[in-house]
Amino acid sequence: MSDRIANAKLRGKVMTADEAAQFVNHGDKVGVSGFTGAGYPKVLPTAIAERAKEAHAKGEEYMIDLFTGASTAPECDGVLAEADALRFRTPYQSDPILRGKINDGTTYYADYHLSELGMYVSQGFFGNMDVAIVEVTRITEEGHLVPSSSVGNNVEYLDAADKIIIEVNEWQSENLEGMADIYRIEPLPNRQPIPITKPGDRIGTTYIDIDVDKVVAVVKTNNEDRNAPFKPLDETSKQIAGNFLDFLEAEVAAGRLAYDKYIMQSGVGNVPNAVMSGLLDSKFENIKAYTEVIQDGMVDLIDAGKMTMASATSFSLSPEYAEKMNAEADRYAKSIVLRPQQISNHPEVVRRLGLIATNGLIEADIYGNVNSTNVTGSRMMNGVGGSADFTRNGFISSFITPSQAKNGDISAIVPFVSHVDHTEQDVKVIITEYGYADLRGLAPRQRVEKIIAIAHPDYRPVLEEYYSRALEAAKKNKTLQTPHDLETALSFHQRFMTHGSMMPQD
Ligand code: 0RQ
Repeated sequence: MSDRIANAKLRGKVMTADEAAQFVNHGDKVGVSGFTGAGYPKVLPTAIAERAKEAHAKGEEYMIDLFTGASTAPECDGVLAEADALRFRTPYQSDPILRGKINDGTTYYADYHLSELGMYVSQGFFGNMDVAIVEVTRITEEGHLVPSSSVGNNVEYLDAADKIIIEVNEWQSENLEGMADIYRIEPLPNRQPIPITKPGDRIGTTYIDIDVDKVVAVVKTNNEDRNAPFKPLDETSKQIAGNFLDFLEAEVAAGRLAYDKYIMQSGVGNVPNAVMSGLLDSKFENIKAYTEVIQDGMVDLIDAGKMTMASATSFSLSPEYAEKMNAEADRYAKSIVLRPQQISNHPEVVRRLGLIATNGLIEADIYGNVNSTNVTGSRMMNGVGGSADFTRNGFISSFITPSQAKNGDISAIVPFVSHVDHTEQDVKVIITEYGYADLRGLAPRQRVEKIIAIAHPDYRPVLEEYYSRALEAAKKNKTLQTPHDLETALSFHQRFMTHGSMMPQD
């Protein structure tokens, strides 16, 4: 372990997690590493949660505002939420306990685009950042930090914070060194173009340079990243993957894509991961990814020689694949670049590269608006994450989803989304197990038939009935641009809230 802390001054700061947690006070703004279950601090959050519990037992206040890259894991979001230690949380989460605290009002949650939060922090939109807690693989002799399995917003938090706590995690492979490409965007008004023209371009350093004097504690850990395994592929996911491939094939046939020119962005979740397994047996070669997370399916594509380069900010691997990545990090480093999330998701680069964005959704409406976050308009699921960074700026932006959820009680296609994350202007293609709806070049009324055609057959008549009613009302009122019957536009959701199913009750 002493090799992993090569800087003499920082070796002198080694202490226990409990000792280090004393630097984190009630009301602090704390920026931590971590992105989709990778590279989050493993022991400080538990020590902070213990402080919170002790304070609460004495009737004292103790809550922090927690900033991350994206979602973390039970040992970070889970323990802090469980201890009622989170007053404010941003920009993305997927933890069941924290989700409960957000939805019961204990924790304020600001759901931000992942490309933007680091910039907001640097610009002081949130005021002063008190502490940064960042997991690293190694500290170099110069005191530079070698990132572990995610980069996220580490640079911005380390730069902004008054105090720095470093967790050096021996579980993370030292061979991850070299994967990171650290590049700082200059503050306004000195911004320059980001010099990335290909997904694999390296434009920065493999380490993060910090102000060593700000480091108050170094804590040694040896804990694995804890990602949930993906769900096994079911028939529906395979059909969605097949339809996604049909869509790509149609793009090739139309001359808008070539078999060796596909640049992918793929969202988190079971369905996007399933799509990648479909690509294994496809005609596509030399696939590149400019995305935010490397999932199991991408590792398979790299192993099969189908994917030649993947740029991201983090891994989001099942436990089995995380072990594999750790064991063979030096081999994978040739085809993987991990960037700060401002860069991995940057609109400028995304637009330049011309990628095909593919993300999951909660629901889409008959005109193509998409809700990715709020079930029945109010209950937070995870967050918008990076999906809008890519959807707004991608060459083609697609959404993939099973046509229904919760055993058919919920239709993914509804008359009117109960919350909007991606507007009709941004959503180009929607894909379910029943096919794909290509919405490009179509006005709202022209999209309706295509979207209803990929809804679950049980819900198609109910959607058609709604559309007829909306058209009647719109003809009377001369509101035919986007016809709606406001009385019943949210009737699917109301039925679900009242009866537990979006299906009409006889
Ligand atoms: O819940 O497992 O309890 O049954 O949502 O749904 O179908 O397994 O799909 O894993 O791809 O997730 C939108 C949540 C889809 C995800 C969402 C329930 C469903 C199931 C998961 P159960 P599936 P996925 C960049 C991209 C926003 C962020 C994003 C997401 C669970 O894709 O969070 O795109 N996207 N980031 O039953 C109630 C509905 C539902 C529903 C699905 N209409 N109502 N529950 N579910 N639809 C990456 C990052 O930003 C890090």
